[in-house]
Amino acid sequence: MKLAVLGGSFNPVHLGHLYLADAAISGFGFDRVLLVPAFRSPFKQGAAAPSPQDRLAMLAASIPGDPRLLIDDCEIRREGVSYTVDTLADIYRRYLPEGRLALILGDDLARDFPRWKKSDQILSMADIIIARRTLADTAEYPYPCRQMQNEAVGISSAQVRELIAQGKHWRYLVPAGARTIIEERGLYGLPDSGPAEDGVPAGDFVSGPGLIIRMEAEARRTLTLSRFLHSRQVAVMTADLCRIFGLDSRAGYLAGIVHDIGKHLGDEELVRLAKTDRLPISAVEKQKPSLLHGRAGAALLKNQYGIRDRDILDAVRFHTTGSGSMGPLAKALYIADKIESSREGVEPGLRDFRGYEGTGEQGLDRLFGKIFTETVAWLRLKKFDLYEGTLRQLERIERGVPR
Ligand code: DGI
Ligand code: FE
Ligand code: FE
Repeated sequence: MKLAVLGGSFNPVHLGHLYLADAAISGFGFDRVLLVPAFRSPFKQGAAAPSPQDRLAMLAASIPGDPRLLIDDCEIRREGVSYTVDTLADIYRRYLPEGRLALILGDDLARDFPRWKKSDQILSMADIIIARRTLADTAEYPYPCRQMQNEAVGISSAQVRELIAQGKHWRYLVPAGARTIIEERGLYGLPDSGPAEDGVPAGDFVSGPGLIIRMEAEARRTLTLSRFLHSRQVAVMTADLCRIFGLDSRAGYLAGIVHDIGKHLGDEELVRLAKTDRLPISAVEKQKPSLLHGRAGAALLKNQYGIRDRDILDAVRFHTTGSGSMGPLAKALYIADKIESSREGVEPGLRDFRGYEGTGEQGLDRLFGKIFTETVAWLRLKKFDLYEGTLRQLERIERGVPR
């Protein structure tokens, strides 16, 4: 994967940001742009601002169904002043990009770049790409960089904030999802209009009726923000794995975005929903009902959301524990859930999929076996009682039975 990083305050995200990310992908052939909201920018301080969670939420709501754009919240989790030099090192460690990372800078920041913390080190780590943000003529910069031939979209976050505060027109300068959050939460001094009507996914009428878009909105509405961000990382990685192993990557994205949809249900509800699949509740499940969030999630998807695709339902059903009978999509989802790029404590080499391209089902089984045995080893270390289906799957792997 060729990766570019686009940092900023995203306060709020506006169409210019997303336009730049998109232009970078088509202009320079990146596979992906990581959007990295700063916790606190070294240069922008003060001003009563929305919380980092608000800024993340606006971003999360703005890019449904687009697996080329990733949100990485490492700077917010790190807290303190956000320095790009630290972020780049962290991204190398967790994403293992192909070749060098690129760092996209707006031309409004480019002149200041030499003042950034350890800018020399940044230059040694990443290729700088300067994008037009202002309408000024292209300038010369005293460091190696390439210039992007994009149209300047003359929108800035400061301008959006000002328009909102002044009660002027601002709504269509930002993506629909961000607009809904600004309105619901009354950000930037907008009068608070309360939550959206229950059951109506925010922004859905703008985004259209696509199943992925609708389910992504539903996941965003029902999950906590951090659980949603995890789900999105899982969606993107499952889609990647599907592509690598010759499966339907849209099914992979969908399975990933909904896989934890049962995560926040209470124990009673988990048991009630899980029972609708008519299988017994095993001893280990009875003892630890949270293990049922896959089964319960699959029941919700079927009964409440009308999803009938057996592979997707099974993948969600088995994503926590595995089972003795997993199809390829279930394996891909299981893998992604355990090692997605924001999960901490994953040995980086496990995320290296080079060498698996085009290896088909055999390759998938090899990777799945590796991740599954690692996970079981961890569960044993934690002295968890192993779920019965987990043991069946383990036995299959150990005996070399592919499925
Ligand atoms: O839902 P996520 O947090 O993304 O991940 P997950 O669905 O894999 O759930 C992880 C939890 O499930 C973690 O707390 C360990 C637990 N777990 C998974 N398999 C087993 C298990 N716990 C027990 N006791 N036995 C299992 O076989
Ligand atoms: Fe889960
Ligand atoms: Fe998960």
